[in-house]
Amino acid sequence: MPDPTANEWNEDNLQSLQSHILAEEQSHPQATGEFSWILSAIALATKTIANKVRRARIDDVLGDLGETNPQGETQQKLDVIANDIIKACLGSRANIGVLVSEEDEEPTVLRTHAEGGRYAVLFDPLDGSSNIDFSVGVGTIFSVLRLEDGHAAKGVEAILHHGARQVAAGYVLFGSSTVFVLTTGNGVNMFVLDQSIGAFVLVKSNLQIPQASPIYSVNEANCNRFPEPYREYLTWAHESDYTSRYIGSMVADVHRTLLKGGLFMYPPTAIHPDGKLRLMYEANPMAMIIENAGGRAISEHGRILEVEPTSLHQRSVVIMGSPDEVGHVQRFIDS
Ligand code: P6P
Repeated sequence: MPDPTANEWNEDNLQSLQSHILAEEQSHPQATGEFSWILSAIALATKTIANKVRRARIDDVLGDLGETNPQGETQQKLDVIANDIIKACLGSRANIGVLVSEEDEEPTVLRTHAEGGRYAVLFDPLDGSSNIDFSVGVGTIFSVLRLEDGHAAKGVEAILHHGARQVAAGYVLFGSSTVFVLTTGNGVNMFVLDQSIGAFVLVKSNLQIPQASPIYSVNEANCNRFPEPYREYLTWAHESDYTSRYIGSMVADVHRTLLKGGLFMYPPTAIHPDGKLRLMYEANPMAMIIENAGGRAISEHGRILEVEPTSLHQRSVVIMGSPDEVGHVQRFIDS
């Protein structure tokens, strides 16, 4: 009996991201086409970023700018280039009210609700960019929230919704191929950029994460500073013949976990007692994807998607992946 969750891959590859989204909207009578407008802007921006990433060292796009972002992290030239590209592409969409970027301390308010600003898009423009000098996979992560009337006056308060309120989430991995992974709450779909036609083509619908897989992904250099339950989990994993895979780029590590199964986590450390990864535009979008693929995503004290945010750039512990693998970590946390 074939495994119903096996990830058969499409043969025809003739459905583009654009036509897929329009087809989805056809099946939702209440859909107004607003979504495809936002997602097409993200597709355009990430195709442009992919071109920049692939020309690194040919064009002068590497190295740091000698400045730091709101997170106190050294800004890479490509961080700023990617941020500018995304803001330019999204800024032209008449239904986007607010943009939030890891690279900007404050949100960018584009339009009030009355002016048509119905959505907020939150993003990490180039996650993992410190790896870019070595051609390691990096990526863009995005989250889409619906805005209520009066959002412009409320400012940040209008955006601080828990992750279950997201209406869409995704990432684009600039790896050996350029992969666009998207969920609008009804499963996860995967597209690959076909350079020859300049379009993202559908390669997998309703992607399902394996129920279990003996792979864990964590920066073990920090393990002496992990709380006890995480150290006990790692001891158990070592004794259970698990494999360790860690790229140090969240988009690449989560993408591998989504396709091969296993566990990705960033536990509390001495430097980052609340975890290092950002709730609003890293943990939440990835959690929506993992859960829509049948996986689990927790932050020690329950689902990541139920964490009530108190600030725009707050961090979160991230434990996500195959249901059984997250269960193994939770068992040690709860013991
Ligand atoms: P560490 C990249 O800098 C990043 O924000 C994520 O992409 C990645 O998962 C994490 O930090 C790696 O952090 O402390 O293991 O180098």
